[in-house]
Amino acid sequence: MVEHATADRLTGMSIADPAPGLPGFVHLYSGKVRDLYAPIGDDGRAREDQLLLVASDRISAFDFVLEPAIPDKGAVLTQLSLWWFEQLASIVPNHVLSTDVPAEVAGRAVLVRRLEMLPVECVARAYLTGGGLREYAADGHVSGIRLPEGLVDGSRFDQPIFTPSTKAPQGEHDEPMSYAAVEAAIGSGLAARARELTTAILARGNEIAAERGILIADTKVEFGVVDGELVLADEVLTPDSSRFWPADQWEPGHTQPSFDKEFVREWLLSPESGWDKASGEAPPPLPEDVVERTRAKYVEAYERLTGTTFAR
Ligand code: PZK
Repeated sequence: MVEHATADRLTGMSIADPAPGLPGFVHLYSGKVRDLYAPIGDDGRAREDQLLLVASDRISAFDFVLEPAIPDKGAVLTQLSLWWFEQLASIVPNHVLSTDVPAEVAGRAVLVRRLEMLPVECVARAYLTGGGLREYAADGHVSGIRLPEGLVDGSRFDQPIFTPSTKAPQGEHDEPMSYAAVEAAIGSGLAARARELTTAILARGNEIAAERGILIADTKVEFGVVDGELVLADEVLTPDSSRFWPADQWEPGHTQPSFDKEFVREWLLSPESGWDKASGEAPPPLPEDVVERTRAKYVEAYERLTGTTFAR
């Protein structure tokens, strides 16, 4: 699982490393934009009951981590996720233990309870787009669910549908999973509960977001299991785990503008960037104004949803 070593184990030389050491913690692994640590206990060993989830300011698009980072993105997403955990607390318990974290990661890290995680990506969709649209176009089903004819990119469902996927190893893409495969993997009781909670989280999220002019097209959540009950883990209803759309621009029939990454994608695909998506080459660095406008979109999402000002 280790994507980035902190230092070369033989030479001790530092290598390009987005997850530097944090005093009192051991680095476990890093995803594209987040880093996972374990606190070191009084016995000097990594604790097995807790994790520190750190959100970086890194941003990804078209499967690349871009440069430069988006200032405050990690803090905005962490604070938004914490706010959603509170909003959803009557629906589902969560893994958060404390926001008292080292100064180096203040505001963008959470100490959480380490759980046995379900080996399934729990996805719910309220609108048809992305991978769901591709499945529908092929045979009129999404995740084994027969949908009405005539739906288009951006069509809204009467109620969110559960479209689970496999947890692919890093660098690979998650594959759609049938509900029967989820039942086989975790048992029919947990599968039914995961489906119920995932769709309830998206439905409640959309009730709240609609009042603030944001649609949440789909979302991916992760659950752990404690005493046979599901506990919501990871991040929840952030722009990195979900598709946010501006409600006033929703127009089924074409790709909807992404709330957070529209400037990034638009610039990368424009002639100004000089980048050819099909080349396989890494994209060029984002211009300062694209970085600043993207930062403003993350802050706007946070402020509209929570109704509070984001304090740097
Ligand atoms: C866990 N991830 C994804 C998150 C990364 C990777 N409460 C938990 N217990 C056990 N495992 C996890 C969690 C949570 N949340 C989450 N992988 C394992 C992840 C952040 C950074 F690099």
